[in-house]
Amino acid sequence: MLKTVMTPAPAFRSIAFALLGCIALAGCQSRGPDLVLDAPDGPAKRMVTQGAAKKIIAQNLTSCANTNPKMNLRVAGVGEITATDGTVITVPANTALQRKEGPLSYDLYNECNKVLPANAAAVSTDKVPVIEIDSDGEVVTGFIVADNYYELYVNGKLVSVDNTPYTPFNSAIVKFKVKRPYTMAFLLVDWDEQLGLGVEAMARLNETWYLGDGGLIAKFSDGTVTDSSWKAQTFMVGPLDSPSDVVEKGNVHFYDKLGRTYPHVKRPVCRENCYMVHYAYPKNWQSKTFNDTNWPRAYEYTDEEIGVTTLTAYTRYPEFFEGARWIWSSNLVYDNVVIARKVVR
Ligand SMILES: [Ca+2]
Ligand SMILES: [Ca+2]
Ligand SMILES: [Ca+2]
Repeated sequence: MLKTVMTPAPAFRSIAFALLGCIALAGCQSRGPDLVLDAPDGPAKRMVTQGAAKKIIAQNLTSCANTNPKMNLRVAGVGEITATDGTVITVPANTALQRKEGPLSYDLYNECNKVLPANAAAVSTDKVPVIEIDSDGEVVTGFIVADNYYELYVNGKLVSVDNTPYTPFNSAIVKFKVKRPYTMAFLLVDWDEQLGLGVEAMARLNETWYLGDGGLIAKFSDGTVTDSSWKAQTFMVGPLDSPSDVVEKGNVHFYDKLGRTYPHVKRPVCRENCYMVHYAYPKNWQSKTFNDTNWPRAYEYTDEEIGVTTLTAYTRYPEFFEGARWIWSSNLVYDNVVIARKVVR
């Protein structure tokens, strides 16, 4: 059915799809013209890399004013690696932070900047800059924690770039002015040290080949929370003993055998020869018109699965995250780059 609406010219295609959407949802009134979507994208192009990337940025992407050695400070570098099809891929991701685009996040909690409010009552949101999407919109305030890096777009406009891409773990406040319906899109990165291999050094466990994991939790003043009503797609999977460990069925990527969370994951034995499966980002993934209909839903995770039961940036402010769920794609450990999207109606 979708194939038949993908052939005509783009304008007609959008209208045809909107009509199909009306029939499917039996609720055309709520789908105003600004919600007319592009036809769903087909499966993304798959690319495979092997081994470590070449570092293109070796120093930390962010500066940390606090030099307390007890702080969990790790260097967020950037690498480049050539896939078997010749595509040069930036790892762990090509971020707005390294391109120096967009407003840096406003700290809720940040050890580097020594912003450490004792509790929610000690936090003021008065000075958080309001990013304007719609001049006649309402101001929405949000609280965000990401393991490890996020950039947030609202209707395609970049509104907040995580100022601490790796560690120490930080949290942020964002404000934007927008009219409903609007679309939020997060690019999320589980950062690592062994760029291209998706593994990190875990001093606490005396391990240098630790498979890191991800996670995002956010709550907004208009009632929007992260949960399984969001869509979440993965764009970098690994490290893998074999690229054939990952199988695609349309837009869904399968590798359940590897385990989805700690401590259930199966660890690869490939070390520096590990493979990574990458997928090309769809054009306009940040935008309001990008159609994520065929993307998988986000998976919800517990504090224990994410490993944040003692994470101060989060646990100090339960009021700010009440009712929100930690989300990621289906695999918390192997999926290192994830895009999460939500249409707020
Ligand atoms: Ca961060
Ligand atoms: Ca991580
Ligand atoms: Ca990982």
